[in-house]
Formats: sequence, structure tokens, C-alpha cells
Amino acid sequence: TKDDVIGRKRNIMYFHNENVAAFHYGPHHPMKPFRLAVTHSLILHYNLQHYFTMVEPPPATYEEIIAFHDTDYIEELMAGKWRVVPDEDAVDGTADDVPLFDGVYDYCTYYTGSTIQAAKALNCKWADIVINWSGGLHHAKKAQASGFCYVNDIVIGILELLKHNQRVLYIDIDIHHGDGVQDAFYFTSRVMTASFHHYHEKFFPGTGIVKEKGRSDGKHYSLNFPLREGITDESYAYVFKPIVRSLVKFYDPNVIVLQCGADSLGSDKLGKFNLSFNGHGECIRFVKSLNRPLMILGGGGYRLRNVARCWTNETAIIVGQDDVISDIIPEIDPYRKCFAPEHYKLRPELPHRFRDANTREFLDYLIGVAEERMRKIEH
Ligand code: ZL4
Ligand code: CA
Ligand code: ZN
Repeated sequence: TKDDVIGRKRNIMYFHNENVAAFHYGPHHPMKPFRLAVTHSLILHYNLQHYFTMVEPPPATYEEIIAFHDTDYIEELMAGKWRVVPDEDAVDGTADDVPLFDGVYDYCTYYTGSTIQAAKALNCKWADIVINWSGGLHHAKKAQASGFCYVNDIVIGILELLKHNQRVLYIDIDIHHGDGVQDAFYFTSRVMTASFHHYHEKFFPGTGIVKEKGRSDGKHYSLNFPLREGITDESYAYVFKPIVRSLVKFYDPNVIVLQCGADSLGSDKLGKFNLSFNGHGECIRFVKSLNRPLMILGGGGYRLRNVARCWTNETAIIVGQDDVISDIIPEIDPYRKCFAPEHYKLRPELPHRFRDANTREFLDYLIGVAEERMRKIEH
């Protein structure tokens, strides 16, 4: 099998609490937790559960959540009421991104509980690879909700990993900048963060330029790859592979956390990239091939059927079944109708809506920046 070629067989654990999919951000909100039910169902109907241990983890506790977040902020979230916020926030409508819908705190405990248990499974060496598609909410700050994210499960998961691991490498392929994770570890060399994202002054959250590189002990341990619109599979792999290869070589992480936001796929409702299922999945395959303990998380993804396709394909990649499973969505899947427009294919071609504005020179410049940064790190 492929596992024998790449390395020894990896022990895989999959974390999912079904309760997470029943919440609603409100009418017309792009973030739909229901996508997690469709994804989970598709994974089961492809019978991928034979290749991993499935766990229904308990929700995160208040104590676990305040390992990162401010107690005052979490109490607001539990009460379902934001403090009276300064007018500037109210005018620009950022509160519409993070509505206080029914059960918002409980929702956070479900996706965060899965990330915490996944981290513990890596810490105890019960698993080499852990998966939580409901996690990856990378924008939440210590005392503020942001960009559809209220509790930062990634930061909490990494804090758990740091109890048993000296160095954690965080890689983020969501189309948005992983600002909440970067901010949380901006001053430490024990976590290296690398975000690949679309950058434009008008594109959320408007941070993630190359110059954001970490401070004091963390100087050179934050990396940003601000990409232009329309990036293709070829261009993405051209920057991603050499950069990630040298990050692992020079930083030598004990564990890797990979946020797999599916909004970097072509035809995403909020995204502006042209990645195919294969191009996105190639990043997951590449990181897996580096043979480090690995945590796989979800994130953004706003074309529901493509999120389910993307993460099912990537679950298959992780378990080494992607070239074995059928490209036709199984007939018995109760959510099969969600996939109708593209004739029930698992990996249909996605339309290219944007011209690739990333020139070879620009991509070479980004690779050069990463290489120069690698020469500056030591431990
Ligand atoms: C919506 O239709 O760019 C929220 C958000 C709610 C329903 C009803 C309210 C209508 C698009 C987005 C008014 C909505 C105004 N509803 C939204 C600067 C903005 C201020 C808020 O993938 N308006 C803010 C956040 C991004 C902004 C992206 C990505 C998360 C992740 C990890 C977060 N915020 C402009 C937008 C709608 C809405 C329609 C919306 N919000 C699209 N992009 C944003 O990285 C999970
Ligand atoms: Ca990103
Ligand atoms: Zn995103």
C-alpha cells in the first residue's frame, strides 16, 4: 500500500461530536454547521471508518476554554450577550459576522472538545494522526469573537500539545489569514505559525503581510504568505511544498497542526482562489508525507457540497484510500441530493472564476523570504 512506500502504517483517530452540526448562525449567514453533518455522513458512506478509530469526545469544559480566553469574555458568550461595544464596531457591521445565536456557547464547547481530545490523543501517543473537521476556528481572539469564530479551538489545542511537545508547527491553508493563532503565539518560538491566504486590503481580516514575522522570543517564528487572487493548483504547490519542506527541516517540529479551510477551493462563496479538490488535497498529502505527528482541522468553506467533498477526499487521503474509493457519491447517503448539480461526482472540476494574478516572480519572492527566515532560526 501507499503507507508502506511513504513510511510505516500510521494510527489514525477521528473526533466528531454530532451535536455540533445542529446549530444555526442565522438566516443567510454563510457559515453553516450543517456542512459538518453532510461531511460526516459522506465519510461514513465511503466506509472510511474502517481505517480509523472514531471517537465522540465530550464537550470542552469552562476551565479548558479559559486556558486561552478571558473569563469576562466567555461569560458574555455564555450569557448570549455582548458587552455594549464601541460605536465603531456597530457601524461597520462586524457583529453580523459573529451573531449570538441560540446555544452559541454550547456550539463552541463541541468543536473545541474535539480538538482538545485530539491533542490529548497525540500527547499520549495513542494516535499519529488525529482529525477534527469541526475545528479550525482561527480568528477568535483572547477576548473577542471575530470572523465566524468565538472560541479559538486551535490555540487551546496547541496549548494542550505544548504540555508534551517542545515545538509545534501550525500551517493554515484557509483562504483567510490565521490571525487569532498568529497573535496568540506571536511572542514565542515554541510555536511556528505559517499562514497561506489571500491578501488584499479589502479582504478579511486585512492582516497577514510578509512583515508580520513575530516579536521578542517569537521573532522569525510567524510566517505569512499573502497570495493574490486566482491561484491555481500548480502555483499553490509551487510555493507550498518547498516552504513547508524547509519549515519542517529547519524548525524540526515535534508535531504539526494543519488547518484545512475549504474556502481556498475554486468557486467558494467567499473565496477567490482556483484550487481543485486535488490541489487542496495535495497539501494534506504532502504534510502527511513528512511523517510527523499530525493534527488535521477544518475551518472555512462556504459551498456546502464542496466542503463535504473536500474533507471526505482528504480523509481518504489520510487513510490511504483516495485512489481506491469511487468518484460517484454513494447512493445510500441520505444527503446525496446535496451533490446533485455536478452529477454526484466526488471530485468534479471546479470553474475558474479568477485569473491567476500570482506571477512566477512574486511566488519566487515569497519562497525567498521563507528561506531567508529559515536561516535565522536556531534552537
Ligand atoms: C454575513 O448575509 O469581511 C453575515 C457575513 C450575516 C446575514 C445577514 C446580515 C447582512 C457575508 C458575510 C449583513 C452582513 C454584513 N449575513 C457582513 C467586514 C465585514 C463586516 C460584516 O473562513 N459584513 C467584515 C469574515 C468576513 C468581513 C470572514 C471567515 C472565517 C474563516 C474561518 C470570516 N467579514 C463585511 C461583511 C450575511 C453575511 C454575508 C461575510 N463576512 C463574508 N466575509 C465576511 O476564515 C472559519
Ligand atoms: Ca490561511
Ligand atoms: Zn476562511
